[in-house]
Amino acid sequence: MQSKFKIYISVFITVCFISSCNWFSKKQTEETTDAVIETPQPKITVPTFSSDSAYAYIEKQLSFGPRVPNTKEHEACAAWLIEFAKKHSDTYHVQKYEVTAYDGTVLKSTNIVASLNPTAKKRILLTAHWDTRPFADQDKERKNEAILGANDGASGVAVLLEALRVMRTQKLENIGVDFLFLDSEDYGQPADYNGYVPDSYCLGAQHWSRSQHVPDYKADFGILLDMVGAPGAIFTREGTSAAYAGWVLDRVWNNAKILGHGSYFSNQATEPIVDDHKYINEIAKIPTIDIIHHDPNSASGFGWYWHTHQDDIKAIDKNTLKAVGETVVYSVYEYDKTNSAL
Ligand code: AHN
Ligand code: ZN
Repeated sequence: MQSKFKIYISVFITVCFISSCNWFSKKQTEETTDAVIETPQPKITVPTFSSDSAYAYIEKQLSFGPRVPNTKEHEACAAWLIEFAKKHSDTYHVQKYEVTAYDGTVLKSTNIVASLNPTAKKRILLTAHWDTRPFADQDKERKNEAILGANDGASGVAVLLEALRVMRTQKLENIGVDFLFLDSEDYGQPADYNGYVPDSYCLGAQHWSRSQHVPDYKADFGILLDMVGAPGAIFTREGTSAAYAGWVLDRVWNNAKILGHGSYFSNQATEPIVDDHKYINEIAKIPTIDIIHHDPNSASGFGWYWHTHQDDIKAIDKNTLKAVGETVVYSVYEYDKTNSAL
């Protein structure tokens, strides 16, 4: 009776052992298969970009009202940006200048530069425009009223401010970064204007590209952020970026993929556009890309809110800010690491 029981026990143990071996080896096989299809995990430690913080920086900019050159709202926003630059950078520059708009209006303008590691020879330029459009020429109503520019203006600035804030907390070893906040970008001729005025947009970028904040300024590459906050935004390989800085697109788009933000960054090639990066590429000769929302369903290629009164806080999604912010921050540290042997 007892020996029969012993047999039962030993059979039971054997079955358990075999099945657990089987289970174990099966799990191992699964893990091996998983590893092949998994996207590579980021290998670089970077400071945490907060999309809540970036969102709050958009709200702060909107609280001034539209930021149109020659208005008190514009001046108040400049003062806030200068304070921010002073507080969060190693050095900062305020470039005041005047430019003449398509209609002859003289625009009192301010470009602001916040720098990290100002003495480093190898540098990255990060830029966005902070002014907003004086009219809503793509809207059906209130065409002559200035727009709030939550996405067209505030979003790029907010992502850069947050990037600056967090990057100051983790020292870059080999490179420096310049955050350039450009003015008078969006005073370009309205859609229904009679006649074509060349180069009527991006006046601040044209000015900076001809006379930079420091003599002999050089950067290895630049990234322009324009309309980087819309829900479900797609950023394509825009033509001007591809023509002058294809290798920068490759790097940044690949980093986005590594971080799991590939759904926002499409490999589709789209028409070249005139934006601040055109002048930075052509005049300043810094290879610069534009991360800009492309909408394939609109005639302009720009989003539904573009140059309308719909460009308010509802045109902003924190997830998009996060995807762009993390990609930019990672791209800077990734470049810093690549240059460690130099
Ligand atoms: C034009 O509108 C012609 N180019 C895009 C520059 C721009 C305006 N980006 C934002 N607003
Ligand atoms: Zn615009």
